[in-house]
Amino acid sequence: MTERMTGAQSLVRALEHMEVDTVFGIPGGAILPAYDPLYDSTKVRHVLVRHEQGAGHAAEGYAQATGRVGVCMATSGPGATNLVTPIADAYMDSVPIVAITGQVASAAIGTDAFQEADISGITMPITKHNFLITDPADIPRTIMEAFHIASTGRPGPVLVDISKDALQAETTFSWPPAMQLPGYRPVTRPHSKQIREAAKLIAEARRPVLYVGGGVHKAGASAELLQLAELTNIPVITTLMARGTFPDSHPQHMGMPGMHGSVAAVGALQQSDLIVGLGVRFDDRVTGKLSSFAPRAKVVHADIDPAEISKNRHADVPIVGDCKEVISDLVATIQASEERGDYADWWTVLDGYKATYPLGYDTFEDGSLAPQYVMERLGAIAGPDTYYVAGVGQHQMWASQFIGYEKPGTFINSGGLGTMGFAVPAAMGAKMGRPDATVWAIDGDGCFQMTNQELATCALEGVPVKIAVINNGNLGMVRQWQTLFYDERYSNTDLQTTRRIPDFVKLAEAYGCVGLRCERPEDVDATIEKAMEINDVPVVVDFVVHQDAMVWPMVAAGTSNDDIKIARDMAPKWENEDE
Ligand SMILES: Cc1ncc(C[n+]2csc(CCOP(=O)(O)OP(=O)(O)O)c2C)c(N)n1
Ligand SMILES: [Mg+2]
Repeated sequence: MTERMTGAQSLVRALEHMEVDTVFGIPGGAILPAYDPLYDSTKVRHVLVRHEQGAGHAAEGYAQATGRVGVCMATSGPGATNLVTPIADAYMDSVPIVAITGQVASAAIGTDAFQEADISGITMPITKHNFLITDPADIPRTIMEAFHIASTGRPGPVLVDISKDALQAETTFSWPPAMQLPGYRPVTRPHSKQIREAAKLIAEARRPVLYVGGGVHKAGASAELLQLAELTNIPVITTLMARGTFPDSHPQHMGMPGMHGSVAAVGALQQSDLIVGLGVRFDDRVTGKLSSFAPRAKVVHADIDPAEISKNRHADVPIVGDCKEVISDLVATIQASEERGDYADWWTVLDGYKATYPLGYDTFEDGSLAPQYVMERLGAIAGPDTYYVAGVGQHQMWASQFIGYEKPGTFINSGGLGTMGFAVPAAMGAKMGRPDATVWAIDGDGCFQMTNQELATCALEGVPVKIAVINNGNLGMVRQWQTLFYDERYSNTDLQTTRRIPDFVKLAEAYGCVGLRCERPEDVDATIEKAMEINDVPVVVDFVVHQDAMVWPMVAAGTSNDDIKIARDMAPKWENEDE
């Protein structure tokens, strides 16, 4: 199939062939030629956002809820630079998105032309790959390559920057193009020798743990994980990016590791003699002070990205491969052998931690609302089929700790970059990708003020997301650090919402949404139920909570996980780990 058309038309045609149904973006001079044929496309729906950062996070939310590539579009210069934060976010959390930007005409590149920014240079370190197209003939092939790179191997963001003259020029369109990616061949099949080594260590271990990360969900391997866990009876720990990949309610689930992890999860890692890391990064928020992390553990580390293996912690058995294949090969190898580890003593220790140090929280005598209670009730009422999309801060940690996730991919948040402003647009993208699902954003009052303009997009485009603003009147997570480490000197963390500026209920109404407010525990259920009944417009609930609620447990930054506190100046009592 060969046809004459403009570069812009060939871009839209290529997106249609890639079965893109939704693009989030804002037009401008350099990308304008592409918006003209986009206007006629019956297959690609363009969603006009209010800020390009919203477009990028919406593409991420769409990608995470659907498993498909999310697409965003912006013009050159400031449009493109507004995408930098979501691109960096997608890079850190391995989210497959394609960002398409207009660039000034090729003859003007490098002249400081109006709205010129070297966006491919700027995003070089935060994209999996990026392209600058100045020849319209390259457009279809590059689009296909961009989608391929974004979605295969370790997923990530790909930028396609197209000069205005390439969009305007006539070209010949033909499909399918032949991809030219000679150096790109992600290894998905794990090496069988490594799998046998890992199975042997598992059988020999006395205190093993499965440390499960976002890579397991991305590989679609939660069923295999359940099989491996039940076959071996090894405890399972799910990171912030893997919440729901293994059911929270499963007796083998220990909780989340790291800075705000459960005592059972943190203790299990610290005292383990074997860590089986699956699709994880040994991130500093998980390891705490690296030199004191899990000092007696051998490490099996499986990841599709060889660059992750032994990056932070030496792997005794490195396995490069797709987690679905790695885990099913492990299951098959273990099934074929007679050898099973004996972890009875280990379970006695771990069950002790779980029973002695369950997650808990303080309530307030003045009758004000505990944010953790809001999470518990939201999880109970909205249920495990809901997608929960969090912002960044205390509310994010409470959302991870207290909602209860049973299904893979139902907790979407900004883990690696920790981007305030992620929740509202990402929830919008998730809801557009999964229109039949309930989508609750859980946002902080600080985060919400960074991107709530996308409520206008949601209201006008008919995207009935629900937003729980956990309004503690503060940049709460920063305030918590000031409480603990800066002598309660609250420098610039008070958002002064005691004066209700802005009034989130009125703000919601101004944006064509329903606004509700809840300030007392006894009203929580009725408020959530009311929000659940509204399905034609977006709903914002202003949960006014106590400003002094804190996230516990906590491992202070830079300290050892052994020094985890379950409340201020309260540490768990560890078992004597040496038998
Ligand atoms: C874009 C951005 N700026 C600054 C920070 C640093 N930061 C992390 S959490 C936080 C406070 C967030 O406040 P809020 O949204 O009200 O959430 P809370 O912690 O109160 O639940 C800040 C400022 C960040 N993560 N992202
Ligand atoms: Mg806050």
